[in-house]
Amino acid sequence: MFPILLGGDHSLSMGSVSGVARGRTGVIWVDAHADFNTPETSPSGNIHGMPLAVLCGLGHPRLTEAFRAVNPEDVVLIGVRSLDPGEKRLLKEMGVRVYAMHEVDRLGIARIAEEALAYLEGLPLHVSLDADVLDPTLAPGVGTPVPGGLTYREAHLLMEVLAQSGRVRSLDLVEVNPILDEKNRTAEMMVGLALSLLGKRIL
Ligand SMILES: [Mn+2]
Repeated sequence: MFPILLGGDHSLSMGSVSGVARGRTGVIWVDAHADFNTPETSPSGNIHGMPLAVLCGLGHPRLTEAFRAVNPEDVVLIGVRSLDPGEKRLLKEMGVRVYAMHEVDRLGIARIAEEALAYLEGLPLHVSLDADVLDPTLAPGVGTPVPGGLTYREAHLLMEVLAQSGRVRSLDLVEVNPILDEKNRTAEMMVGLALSLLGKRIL
């Protein structure tokens, strides 16, 4: 069984990760944002900016009691380019590994994927894919677009390298908003990425 959770906003991942995690689980959170706010640090108060913090045990007690599911050291964030000040502090304090777009540009996505797999060595993996990690020119159908995102090939290559590890057990596809989309491009992009993560190969 390979659960795929479709959203909707990213707060659904509190439930999906809690549901799939059996013992230690590595979480690869692919997103323009860190989703690492708490009610105290969040400028907007939006709960879809909080799920990764909740999964790491930070946030409203009614959420953390229900959903705390992972060790912060077992989380890798990839593609981040918009962080709130409180999130930056919390990510450092909690020891979350972050590959921002700066690192994607400097190191290349293939190396980052390999490093993430090595860092999470031995753990079953959950991939949480937020459509807003993609560049908005490719994926306009999101609520919080941020310029300077992953290209088509960077996103596919990341999924392909993760697929080749054979360790990915589950996937979230979130933040696709059909009302904001153009001719279903964002949804189709996400379907293609899911296929790559499930092992679709060019050759
Ligand atoms: Mn997100």
